[in-house]
Amino acid sequence: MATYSAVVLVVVVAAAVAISSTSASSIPADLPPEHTVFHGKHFEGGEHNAQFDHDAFLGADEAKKFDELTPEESKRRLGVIVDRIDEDKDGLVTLAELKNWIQYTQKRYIDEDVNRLWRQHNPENNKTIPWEVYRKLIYGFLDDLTKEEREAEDNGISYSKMLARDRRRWAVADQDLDDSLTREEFTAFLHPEDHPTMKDVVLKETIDDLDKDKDGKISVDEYIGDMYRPAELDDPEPEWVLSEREAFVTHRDLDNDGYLNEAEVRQWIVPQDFDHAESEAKHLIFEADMDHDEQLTKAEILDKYDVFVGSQATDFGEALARHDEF
Ligand SMILES: *[C@@H]1O[C@H](CO)[C@@H](O)[C@H](O)[C@H]1NC(C)=O
Ligand SMILES: [Ca+2]
Ligand SMILES: [Ca+2]
Ligand SMILES: [Ca+2]
Ligand SMILES: [Ca+2]
Repeated sequence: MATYSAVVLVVVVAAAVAISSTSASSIPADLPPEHTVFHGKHFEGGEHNAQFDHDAFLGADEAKKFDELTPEESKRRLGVIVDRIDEDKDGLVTLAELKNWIQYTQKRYIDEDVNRLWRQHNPENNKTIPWEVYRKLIYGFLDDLTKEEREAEDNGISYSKMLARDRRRWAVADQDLDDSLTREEFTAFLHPEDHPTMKDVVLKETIDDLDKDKDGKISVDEYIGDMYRPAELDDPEPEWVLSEREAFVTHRDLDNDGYLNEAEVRQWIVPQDFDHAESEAKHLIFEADMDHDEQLTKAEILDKYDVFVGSQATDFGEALARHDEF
């Protein structure tokens, strides 16, 4: 577990993505903005986050669909998927085959997401979307708000901050500087995680989120505050929080000045040689490989179907309960 939290997997999904999925007019002004710049952590608070694996293995949209299936049906479909993953049809899923599948899944998810939003923002399929068109569509409702309403903060984030953040990210994605985004530039804007040119702006967004007192650096409390908040102010901190504090000192704060600067945050969230798909494939094999030959048979995968696709037993119960309401 220590190794995994050392390479915290950071999936930065910008506010832009969440908002642009809804049309501006459907955002009620009296609700706090859905601020989803989150650090999707594989291990959060020392707990394994199963949803993270399901999203990596199926893509977020598919994973949601699987959550609605009975265990029998999700096993059946998983069997079909396993046959596809096993490219050379030798009955064994290798690390390389699983890694290819995860990359394919990820790419499919991004393509579908960009297609959907491109159509929604640009129904005539023009070559580009101008900033002003995007701004009106997503943030047009701000024009009717008072200054106070625009600045009102929820968890340190206001509508005007979200707008400023989108504007900055837009400018970086706009390679040819015409203030309009081509489909390719729009992809970098929506899914910066795969684009080397977007790394710095994503890093800035992450630091903005963590740096609550706005002194430009991350204190140990800001670092911990992102993962853990005590229910009561004087609750003793659990063991894993104490070891995260130690990790801050020994692994994160490389120059030992008590804070993380930009370079240190970069080293933490975007390690130079980190291969997301490979790391996830290794993890899935580790979870299911009963005979330790570092390959998976279909039986091994189906046996651990909950690791790959299954909703947790309790979640499934809740899904059933929701259906019963109708
Ligand atoms: C697409 O181009 C047409 C014609 O120039 C224009 O009227 C329309 O607003 C454009 N749509 C977008 C989303 O930019
Ligand atoms: Ca194979
Ligand atoms: Ca452009
Ligand atoms: Ca700070
Ligand atoms: Ca430091």
